[in-house]
Amino acid sequence: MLNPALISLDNQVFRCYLGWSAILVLKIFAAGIYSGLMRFLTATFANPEDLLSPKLKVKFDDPNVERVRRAHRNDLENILPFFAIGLLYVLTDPAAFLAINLFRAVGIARIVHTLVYAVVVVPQPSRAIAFFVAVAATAYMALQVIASAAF
Ligand code: GSH
Repeated sequence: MLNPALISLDNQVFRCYLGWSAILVLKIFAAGIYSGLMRFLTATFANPEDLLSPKLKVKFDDPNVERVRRAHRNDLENILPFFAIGLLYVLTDPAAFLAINLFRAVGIARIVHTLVYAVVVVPQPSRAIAFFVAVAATAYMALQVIASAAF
């Protein structure tokens, strides 16, 4: 059973979900801003109207810009599902200790994913570990929602 009354600021699990969701929204925005910054630093512009000088040409293949764009896209593939399933998971009335640590795991793992992918470029398996920590925690939440809601 999913209980909508659990969406309350009196519920520490919901508050924790709100906090990590807000942090991850800012993290996604940071990736977008970082992409823009990287475009300026490498003079890589994807639209004719963006070209800062007539000497520049539209360019799509700068490796630094593409790396940040891949990190940003990977955020969208993984954090957006967390927003949806994390909220539904709150409604399953999970044990607070477990839920809070799952939210922390997703939040920290996604920040680490961006850092090792696009900021400092740490060799694998660092990025894969960060990716799988967040996927495992989010998938666990999804399974709990299925178990509570559907069967
Ligand atoms: N869409 C992803 C891909 O094309 O790689 C699916 C697999 C995935 O997300 N892998 C993680 C990743 O960081 C761990 S290796 N992929 C890099 C990326 O999405 O650019």
